[in-house]
Order: sequence, then C-alpha cells, then structure tokens
Amino acid sequence: MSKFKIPVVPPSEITPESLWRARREWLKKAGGLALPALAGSALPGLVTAAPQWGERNPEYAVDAELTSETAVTTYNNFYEFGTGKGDPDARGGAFKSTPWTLTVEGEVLRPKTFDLDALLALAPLEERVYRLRCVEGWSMVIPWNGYSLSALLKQVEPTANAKYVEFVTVMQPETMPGLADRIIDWPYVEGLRLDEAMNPLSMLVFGVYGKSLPTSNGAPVRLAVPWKYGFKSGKSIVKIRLVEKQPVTSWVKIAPHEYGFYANVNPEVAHPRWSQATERRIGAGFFAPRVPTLMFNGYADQVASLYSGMDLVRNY
Ligand SMILES: Nc1nc2c(c(=O)[nH]1)N[C@H]1C(S)=C(S)[C@@H](COP(=O)(O)O)O[C@H]1N2
Ligand SMILES: [Mo]
Repeated sequence: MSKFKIPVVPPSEITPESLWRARREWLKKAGGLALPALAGSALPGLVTAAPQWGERNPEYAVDAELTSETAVTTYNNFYEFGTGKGDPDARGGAFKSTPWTLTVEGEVLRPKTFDLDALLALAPLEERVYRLRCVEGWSMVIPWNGYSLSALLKQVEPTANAKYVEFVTVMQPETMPGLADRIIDWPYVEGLRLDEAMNPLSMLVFGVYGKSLPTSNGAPVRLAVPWKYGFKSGKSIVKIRLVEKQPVTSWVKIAPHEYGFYANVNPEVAHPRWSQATERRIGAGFFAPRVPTLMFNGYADQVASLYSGMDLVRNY
C-alpha cells in the first residue's frame, strides 16, 4: 500500500479496448459459474441482475453515484496477483474459485466447514450500496451482494473467550503470481474485534453488480467493512478464526506505525506520509476535485458507539 505510484490507468482513460477485454474475461469466467445458459448468448453488459443475488436494501444507500462496474472490477488492490491496479483482472484468469470451502474455527462451540452452496443458503442475499475508502486516498461506491457476517458467526456460537475475529485469504501459488513477491508474509490476514464483526454493517460478500464476484474483487467470498480503510476487507477468504487476543494482521506486521489494527476511516488522523482529509472518487474523471472524507467513512451513526471512550488518534 505504501508503495503505490500514480494509478497505472486513470479510470477516465479506460479504453473501449480494455472494456472489451474485461467483458471477454467475464464471459470466460462465467462459463464455470452459475449462469451457463446466459454466458453463451448474452453480452455481460446486458445481463440483468439475477434475482438470486437479492433485492437492494434501501437501508444501505449512499448519496453518490455508483462507480462503474468496469472500474469496480478492473481497478483493484489484490496483491496476491501483483501490485498493479490492473493485475488482479489481467492476471486472475487461472484462479480457482470452485470448489471452495470456508472453515470457521477457534473459540466457537460449533466449528464448521462450509462449502459455497451452504454459505449462499445460510441467509437471504441482498444488495447493499457501500462506500469503499482505500487508505491510499481513493474511493468507490459499490453495490455488493451478500448478507451480514453476523449470520455466519451466530451459526458457530462464539464462546465467552472469543474477543477478536481473524480472516485468512487463500493461497494458490499456481494461480496467484503475486505470492512470489514477499511484500506480505502470506497469507493475507485481517481482523476485527468481535463486536465490530457482529455489527450489521460488516458484510460477507458473494457478488457485485448482481453477479458472482470476479477474481479481482475476491471471488468467491470476501468481506466488506465499509467504515474502515479498504485493506480491512479481506478477499477470497478460506478461514475465519475466533480468537482471544488481537490478531497480528498483515499490514500492521509490515508497517505498524503506518497501519493500525483499527484502521477506521478518519479524516482527522493523517497517515504519516499523507493527509486523509480528502479522497479521489474513482470514475469521476482524473481531474475531478477531491471530495472530503467523512468520519467513519459516513457510517458514524451506525458505528461510533463501538469506540466510545477510545482515543482514535492512538488507536488508528
Ligand atoms: N487478500 C487480499 N485482500 C485485500 C487486498 C489484498 O491485497 N489482498 N487489498 C485490500 C485493499 S488495500 C483494498 S482497498 C480492497 C479493495 O477491494 P476491491 O478491489 O474489491 O475494491 O481490498 C482489500 N482486500
Ligand atoms: Mo486499500
């Protein structure tokens, strides 16, 4: 994160060619997913949101335009595929998201391994429009499909010792070329306090724009924790561990003075090397003015009480 240069391809310059390639990629991937009948016949741009991905829940709305599907799926941070914003889409073609299992273990009464069908059937899917604020200073507005993470955690019955939740991303060295770079001590690990994880905003995500997640967004299941910087939302999750002690998460391990465990979006607490007061909305055009960043990324009403009495400068 700290090593980013200016974006490789400003979203305003996404060409019809790259758009076409993104669609072709989508067609290739869709072949192995749940829409085989559509994949051969229809252009992805014309496929309407499949009802099984859930109706939009108006409780989770954002007063801003959606970021385009192309930008959401091709401008990504997913270091397992490389550090370039285009790498996850360009280099993600061999990734295997089926079959998939997610194991929930640790301080729980009922540890369990779920396959993807079991996860998808666990709670009704819905669409929520969330803000995403990257610690690098850019943001997006994204329609995710999924449900609250709490639905899954309740199934396994956390014990009284469970205080934190750890999220572990898959390692597929043969399909993830970025794993060869030792930027991160793989696997990618993130974590939340249990009460943060149980907050209804914390979302287990299976789709975006009414389709299965593409590799670039964390297929087949990832997290969305919208009041925190984007790096807290781990992708392609294979393990969720409930633990007693605060987990040592990947970015804290790399640069503890720059990235804290909490990582709540906070315009008043600068990163040591740049301000966090404003953000660049991806897709608004490269020269569009930056917009103010909101406390807790605009979710203060829902989450500020989780941190009452805490020093948010020390606990960055
Ligand atoms: N496993 C894994 N998860 C990850 C990352 C990553 O490199 N690896 N990058 C994070 C960062 S920095 C951001 S901003 C978001 C981006 O999510 P998106 O590409 O779906 O918008 O994913 C987060 N999750
Ligand atoms: Mo990020």
